[in-house]
Amino acid sequence: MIKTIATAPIDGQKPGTSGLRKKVPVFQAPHYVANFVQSIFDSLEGFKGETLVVGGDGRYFNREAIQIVLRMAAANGFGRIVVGQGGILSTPAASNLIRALKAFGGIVLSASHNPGGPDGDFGIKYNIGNGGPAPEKITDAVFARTKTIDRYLTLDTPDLDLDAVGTTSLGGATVEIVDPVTAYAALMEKLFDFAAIRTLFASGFTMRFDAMSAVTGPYATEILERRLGAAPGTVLNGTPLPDFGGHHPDPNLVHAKHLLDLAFSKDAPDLCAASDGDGDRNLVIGRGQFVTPSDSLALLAANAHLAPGYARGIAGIARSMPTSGAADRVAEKLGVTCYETPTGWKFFGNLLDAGLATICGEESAGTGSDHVREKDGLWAVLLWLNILAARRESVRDIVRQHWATYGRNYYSRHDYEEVASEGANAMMADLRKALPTLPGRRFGDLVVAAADDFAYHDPVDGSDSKAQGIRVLFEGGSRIVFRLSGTGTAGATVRIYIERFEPDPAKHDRDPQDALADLITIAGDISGLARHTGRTAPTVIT
Ligand code: VG1
Ligand code: CO
Repeated sequence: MIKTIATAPIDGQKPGTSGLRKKVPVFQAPHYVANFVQSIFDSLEGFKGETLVVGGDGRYFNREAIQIVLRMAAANGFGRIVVGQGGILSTPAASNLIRALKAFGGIVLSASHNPGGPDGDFGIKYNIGNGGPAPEKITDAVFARTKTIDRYLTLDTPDLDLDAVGTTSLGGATVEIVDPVTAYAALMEKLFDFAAIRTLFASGFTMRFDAMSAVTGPYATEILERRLGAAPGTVLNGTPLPDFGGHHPDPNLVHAKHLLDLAFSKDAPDLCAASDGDGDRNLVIGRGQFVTPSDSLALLAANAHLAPGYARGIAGIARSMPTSGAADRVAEKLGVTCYETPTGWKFFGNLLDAGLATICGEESAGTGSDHVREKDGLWAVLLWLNILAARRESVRDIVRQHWATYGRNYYSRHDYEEVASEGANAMMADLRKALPTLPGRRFGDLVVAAADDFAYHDPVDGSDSKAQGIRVLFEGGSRIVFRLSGTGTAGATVRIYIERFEPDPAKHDRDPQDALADLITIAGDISGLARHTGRTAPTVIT
């Protein structure tokens, strides 16, 4: 019954920050998915008879890819495969299922916030038994295997009905199709004070949550509207569509600008929020108050104790290196450590497993905690709701008070997308060469205190990750960071992160681009961005 198919190595692109991502037609090429999935299985040991969780964000090619994965997982010897109904599982819900079922691991089909559809992006990511993204040791082994693979194992069986909840057998394995929301919603009920949030909504609190026609629709509708009593219509674009309705499911200020406009309009609800394609990112905007993801991490950490799941306090905070230092100030006040990791959620896994950190976040709209091992968009929104229900103050007042207490970290990220790779690589190479010459250099009032290429030593497993981004640190705490994206599928994306700390509450009302203007100019000077890339203005500013 098990078929061994001869195949040849693929151009398996080193999995980036978050799994393998490429254009849909690449994944549709004969044997491509199979080769990559077999490369994953060939890099794992000891999964015979074990459980594998499988699901995706519902994007174009999700169902086809899942059928391939199911046959191969059974042929390779997994004993039980648990799949979200319709092939749907948000990334955090997949992480939760892996943990709850004590599965060996999981395969998540998603390209996150990248657009979907026949010409859009697709992606495959392997998560390990703790529910988190595979560490570099595994992704490196998978990459190496894609270059030598010569066969894969599958079955000669018809497609399974992914919409029928229940158990069937496939080769020597059982396949369980489960409701994708049930276990996740139960976890949220354990962490948050649903009664208090229900009372908040009953008192007239209004909200819009834009699921962006992506995976969080069913989760948000069940939790916000059904369990928490938010008014019908609170969830916008709540049905997952294969092409996300033609939109870009990235909850940033460009692709979710309508929410920003709504939040600043005279009909603004108390809270506007959104999540991305696979449900792990979040956008939070109060009436007349955008909350940057870096500030949100700090605010959630400072107020987490108001939610039952964190009432005992937090053990530590972790943030990715480019994320602003706002969380560091909260950690200091709480007397806990703030860990600084490379970009990508996989670096938080060990800290969470070891109980060193409870709350984690990235500037790219990712926040989460030790409840799963992925960032979690809806979780962040629910923690905000829990805090609002407990404090009964507006988002705007809470943010302002936070800045008054801790100071404000002005922060912005400038992205230059689809830049020619040669130029982007040359720019980074030149920056690396220039590092020793930077300390002591003066730019107007600003003096460079230190400059390095960020390296991370994992305090739990002792592994080292080098070349994770150029940091230019100025006297007084301002910072510029340069790195190349690991998730793009066309050319290179240059990310420049700019930060300045302002302790004076009288100066907390500036537009971030103005407050950061001198640093933005310096970033261009130091990097020779225009010379290397031909670009003079960013594609996206967040
Ligand atoms: C981006 C973000 C990073 C995030 C990653 C995956 O990576 O900057 O913070 O972890 O996307 O997020 P990069 O390498 O392009 O900068 V998701 O929602 O796409 O899983
Ligand atoms: Co995502």
